[in-house]
Amino acid sequence: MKPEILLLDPMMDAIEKQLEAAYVVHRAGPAGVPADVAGRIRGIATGGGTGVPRAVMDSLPGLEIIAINGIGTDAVDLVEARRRGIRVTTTPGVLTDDVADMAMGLLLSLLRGLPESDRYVRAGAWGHDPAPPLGHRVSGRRMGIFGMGHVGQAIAARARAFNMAIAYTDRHDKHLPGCLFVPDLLTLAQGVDTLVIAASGGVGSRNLVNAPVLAALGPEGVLINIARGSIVDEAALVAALAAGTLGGAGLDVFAHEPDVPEALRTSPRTVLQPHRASATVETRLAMGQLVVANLAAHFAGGPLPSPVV
Ligand code: 8YV
Repeated sequence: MKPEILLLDPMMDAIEKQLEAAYVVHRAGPAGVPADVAGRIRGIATGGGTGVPRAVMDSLPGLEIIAINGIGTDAVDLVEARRRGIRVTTTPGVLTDDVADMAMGLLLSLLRGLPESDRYVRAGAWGHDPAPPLGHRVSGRRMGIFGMGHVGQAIAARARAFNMAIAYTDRHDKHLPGCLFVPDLLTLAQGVDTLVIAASGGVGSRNLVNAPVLAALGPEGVLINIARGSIVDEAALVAALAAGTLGGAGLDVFAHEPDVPEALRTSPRTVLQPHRASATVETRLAMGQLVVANLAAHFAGGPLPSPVV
């Protein structure tokens, strides 16, 4: 008999087909599953942003494994999972380049005004209306990276090709050649004009990018977030952009996805994406294969390819 699993976030068709071949797959939103099904669910496949709401975990007494289709574990209660003996896996490594590419894409889009100029050409305004305002140079900026894990380091490698000076903060000095370690976030923000968030979400980083950090970046400064919306005090961000005390923000993630504050949606100082940093065919396929491999190993009783619990 096929094990029964719950799919909380859609995956690529090719991946869902593999899951359907091996399991009875139930689909449910974060609200959970019908009670008659709940008792039979042994595994969950979910996204990094969606995770597993506590109420869903509580409703599944036979849950054995949570396979996250992403690297973020902040939306899964790992302590509770460990306590209940539930294994948790992620998809490390395969999305690093795409997420770093998105950080650079947001920075280029924001400073060079790519979305606005695209709209101008599409509207047939070229040759009729005044040209869009001049952008700002990307090369040679001073980039500060908050969170120097694999993604942070991949962003640094790209920034280096843009002749940027790179500084970073993290829990400890990683002794990375060409990257200046700064022990605290506020000091980092004071010394850069571009702050890129590549840190993990969760209680430890909640609202750390706050009003003083944003003020330190200044009117020419920009914030790029490809990590988690929870790391930014979103109200402070809205206020700083409205007042012009922060130059702009390129955001792939938000505090309460999919809700994006209207002030961010209508601001001329933002470029926004709907949590798409890992959303390429190549990467989502590789991520999905890791989800499939982790579930398969678990149900075969073998070692998990990429466990976190
Ligand atoms: C994905 C993510 O967009 O890796 C993560 O933690 O949030 C993203 O890569 C998401 O997991 C896909 O559902």
